[in-house]
Amino acid sequence: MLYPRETRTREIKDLCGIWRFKVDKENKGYEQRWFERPLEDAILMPVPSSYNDITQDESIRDHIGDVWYERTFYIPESWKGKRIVLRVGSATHHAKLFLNGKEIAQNKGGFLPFEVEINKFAQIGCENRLTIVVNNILDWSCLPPGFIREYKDSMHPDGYKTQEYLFDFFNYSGIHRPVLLYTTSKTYIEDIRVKTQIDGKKGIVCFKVVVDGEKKNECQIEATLYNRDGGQIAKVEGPEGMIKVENAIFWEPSNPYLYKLNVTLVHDGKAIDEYYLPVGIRTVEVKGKRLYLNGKPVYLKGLAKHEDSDIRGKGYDPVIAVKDFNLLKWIGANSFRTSHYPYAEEILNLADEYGFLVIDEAPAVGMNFFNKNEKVFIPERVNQNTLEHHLEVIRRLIARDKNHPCVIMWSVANEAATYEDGAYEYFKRVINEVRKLDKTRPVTLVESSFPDETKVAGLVDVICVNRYYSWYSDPGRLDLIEFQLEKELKRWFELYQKPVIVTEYGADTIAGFHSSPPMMFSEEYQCEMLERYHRVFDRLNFVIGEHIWNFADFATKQEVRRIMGNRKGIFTRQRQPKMAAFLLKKRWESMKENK
Ligand code: GCB
Repeated sequence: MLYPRETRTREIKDLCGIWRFKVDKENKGYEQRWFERPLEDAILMPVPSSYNDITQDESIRDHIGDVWYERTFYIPESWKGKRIVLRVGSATHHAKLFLNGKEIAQNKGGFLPFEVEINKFAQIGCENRLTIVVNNILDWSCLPPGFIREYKDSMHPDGYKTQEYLFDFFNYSGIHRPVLLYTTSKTYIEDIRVKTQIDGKKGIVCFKVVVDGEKKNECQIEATLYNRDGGQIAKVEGPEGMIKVENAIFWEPSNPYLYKLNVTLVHDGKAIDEYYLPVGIRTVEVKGKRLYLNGKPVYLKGLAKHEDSDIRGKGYDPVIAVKDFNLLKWIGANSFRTSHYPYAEEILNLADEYGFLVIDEAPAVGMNFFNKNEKVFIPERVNQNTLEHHLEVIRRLIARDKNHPCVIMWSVANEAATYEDGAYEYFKRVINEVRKLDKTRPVTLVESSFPDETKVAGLVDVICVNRYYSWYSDPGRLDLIEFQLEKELKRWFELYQKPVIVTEYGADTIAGFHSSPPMMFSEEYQCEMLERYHRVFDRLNFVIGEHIWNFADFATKQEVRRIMGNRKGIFTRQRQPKMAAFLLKKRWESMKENK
């Protein structure tokens, strides 16, 4: 799936801005056919953004069910004869789209884009009304999964229900990423797949173009590779081919050099469609104890993130995005994980440009009760339906992100109950699907299980493990970290002989809380904990990366163990550094690329 770009043949109309919005409190919208006429009693709502924190009304913040978004737009006369596509960057978690009162699309899954050709339904030269119904209910067939709990008893005579989920971030909802219209010619470039290789100083760019539309068999394809300054390197004809780049500049964090592949579709001697793709020439490989980027060992220094910020919730905002990349650069990181779901493609575009190595994660989080008596991989919970959806999400994720040089690894899930018998068959199917679709990147599953109990570690290329010694276990006992961590990490390597990344470690820290000697929740405790983890990492040569939990404080559901959200950020939610940020900056800036 190609990211929408303007070219000399393609136009974009941005539908972001202020939409009309209505919460369907009584679940009557479909029955009363709200899609047939302009929404009554609507309020204003920005897109993209979560809707939860925009108003002062907690019944909107905590709503479970449908909300309705609506806006009108014009399609210019000049778009006659073009293929017109409506693309929604994401709608969390389910969406139904109506154009001028007619249903045109549905989508399940809140973290990936979907698009629909609207020519049949749109009115060119006049106003069109677009209605998007977004539903945030999670069940066991969704990713992430969830379930509804109803309370009705003598203490709750009126009853109420909650959306339950086993993951640790607020279930922000709404239209989270840009909504766009774009045009192509009727016969058009549907997809491009680029793979790169390295041969000494040479870079090899292999490409494959997929064309669709009535005249697809009558068209020629031209692919031209340019360097960053616009200098032409080579021009090749045909739907697939290979371009050799002498003395290539390889894409890497310290020099994220991007070439540009321009693809033109020619019919009757005329360029009818054109698309370009930034291309980073790089290879990724796991061999023995190490991860190699362009044949050189690389050590991942960084943090796990969330799409989360004040007011916007999970809504994409270029202001927050660029600030976050500046902070990642400032602190000396070279990588991050898109915990716990695919991020906006705009973020990956920036990671390509800034030069960050990304572990790209599927939205499979919360498949674990952390209680061995409550199983998850059983027919009434994570079952065949969940698996089908998981496979579909994997296909869509790889279809979207396959060409990004920043993506160096796929993570199929976070902290699933991998000690359960059912987990093996389930993840074998998921991981096989990833391997079938992409042979150029390693695959992982982020574990919270211990090395002797997991059933899936044999399936992955890199062991990724989240661990909270002296926090969730032995709280306050910083002195135990080194012994326990070293023992565990050595066991992982002993059993599986695979490199290890510690993908989460950290401590809730309230900015401004101080304590010496360190106590939990103080800035000193966070610093001391990190330092002890680092001492162990530095002793073990099979540890190939450290990702702290979390980049910034973030919102969670209200519960007693969370103080206005999860406070394990190295930055506050407003992106101000805690003491630990300076410690990390010092460590990472003085570390070599390969540790
Ligand atoms: C984890 C989860 C993450 C939580 C974190 C915590 O293991 O992967 O989603 O937020 O722990 O702070 O408890």
